[in-house]
Parts: sequence; C-alpha cells; structure tokens
Amino acid sequence: MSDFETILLERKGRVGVITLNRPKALNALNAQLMGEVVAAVTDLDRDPEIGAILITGSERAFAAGADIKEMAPKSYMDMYLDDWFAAWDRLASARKPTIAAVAGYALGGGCELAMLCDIILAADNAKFGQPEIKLGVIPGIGGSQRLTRAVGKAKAMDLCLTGRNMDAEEAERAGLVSRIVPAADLLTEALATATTIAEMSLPIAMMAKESVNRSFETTLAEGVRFERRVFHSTFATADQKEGMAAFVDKRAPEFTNS
Ligand code: CO8
Repeated sequence: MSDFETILLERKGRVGVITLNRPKALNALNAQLMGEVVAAVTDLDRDPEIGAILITGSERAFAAGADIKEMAPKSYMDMYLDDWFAAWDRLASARKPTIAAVAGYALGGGCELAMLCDIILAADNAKFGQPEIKLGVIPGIGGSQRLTRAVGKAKAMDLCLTGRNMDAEEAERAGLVSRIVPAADLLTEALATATTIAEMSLPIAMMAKESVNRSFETTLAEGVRFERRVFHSTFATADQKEGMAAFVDKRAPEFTNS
C-alpha cells in the first residue's frame, strides 16, 4: 500500500512491482510520476526483503514519453535550473536488478526508462522509438547514449533522426530487448524472471549487475580486472559456500543473502 497517485507499488514475494498508472495519458512521464518512480525505486532498493524490481505499464503503453503538455511551455532556464530529469540518474544507480516489462508504446522518455533497466522483456505488441526530433527536441534521459550502446550507431541514428518506431522483433534483433513474449503472458513471464533473479543470492546478484554495468564505463582490461576482484570477493560470502556445497550435495541451494 502506498500514497502514490501515478504509479501502483506492490510487493510480490521478493519482487517489487511498479506499474505506471496514468492510463488516459498513455503513462506520459510528468514530474509527479517521475518523482514517484524515483521514490519507489529508492525504497525498494533499500528493502532487504526485495531482490528485484519490475517496472511495467499497461497493455497499450509502457510510457508514451515525457509529458509533452507539461513540457511545452517551459523555457530554457526552466529546464536548465530544474535540471529536468536529472533525478532519473537515481534509477540508473539502483543496485538491485531491474526489469522493464514493455507492452505497447515505449517512446521517447518511455524508451529511455526501459533502457535504464537491466533487462527489457517485450510483449509482441511493443513499439520502441525516440521520436523527440518530431517535436523539435532530442532525447534527454540518455536515449542517444544508451540506445547507441544497445543497438549500435546505424540503428540509433536511424531512430533518433527519423523518429520512426521499431517493433518488438526489430528491437530484439537489434539487441535492445532480451526476449519477446505474447502480450497476454508478459506480466507472468516478467514476474517469473524477476522471481528467479530475486531468489538468487542478493549480494551476488548485485555484484553480477555491477560487473556487467562496469563494461559500459571502462576499458576491457580495467573491466576484466574489476570483474576478477569482485569474483574473488564472492568467496567472502556465505552464499558462495552454500551454492557450491549444494552443487556437490546435489540439492537446491538455500541462500541467506550473506
Ligand atoms: N505527453 C502527454 N500526453 C500524451 C503523450 C505524451 N508524451 N502521449 C500521449 N498522450 C496523451 C494524448 O495527448 C491523448 O490525450 P487526450 O485524450 O487528452 O488528447 C492520450 O494520451 C491518448 O493519446 P492519442 O490519442 O495520441 O493515442 P493514439 O493511439 O492515437 O497515439 C501515440 C498514440 C502514437 C503514442 C501518440 O499519443 C504519440 O505520438 N504520443 C507522443 C509520443 C512522443 O512524441 N513521445 C516523446 C515525448 S518527448 C520525450 O519523451 C522527451 C524525453 C526527454 C526529455 C528530457 C528533458 C531534459
């Protein structure tokens, strides 16, 4: 239960589920929704009972972008002084695994929100795009950067310069999404994936996420060195002892997140 108005927050076992909930505006990301998502993720990220965070929207729209009606009248100084959307850096720095379950439109800031997550699961009706250029702006929450890293320069340029959408199949081929599932199964599949992750050792899952993310920030040699040092440190955990003992004993591990 929560006081949020533009999102729903539920705890399903060890998974925190955030559902964007402005259906009349196709979940357009206004300042209130943005603040509520950041608050919910911050809360779930700190909660020891939570092992993974799932963000989803409706069957029609994950999110159709930043709220154009809210942004339209703003001046340069409004945007600059407020540092519009800087608060979403908090989502990028979430330490627990995050999954976006995307059905329908994930456009502009909606596509960027999905890309802030570690895994994107797409319904077969999902549509991704960075249409900002059609509004006389450019992506502003990392779209030109994260999309390029995910799908390469050729396709990122195509999407950012023409503003066209790509469907789920093209997005999967391009490497933006991890998997496509039938729209009717999206939430079940996403929750099953999130639960699988949440039932792993939390410290080890956090280390795995941190290590993969490091590859975006550094050279290969530094990244491999970082990974090796983190790998060594897994041997300081009880869960490494339990995981390996369980394999030898031919039983399922019982991780204690320690
Ligand atoms: N903002 C505000 N309202 C929206 C938005 C939006 N992004 N998208 C849809 N809506 C509203 C519509 O205005 C409409 O409201 P109403 O019924 O009151 O007129 C309602 O949602 C339903 O939308 P449509 O009637 O348009 O539904 P359709 O099925 O005909 O079309 C589309 C669906 C194709 C998704 C269409 O709504 C659309 O093109 N939406 C805009 C998509 C877009 O351009 N997104 C990018 C926005 S810009 C952005 O995200 C920039 C992010 C970076 C900012 C960083 C600043 C630093």
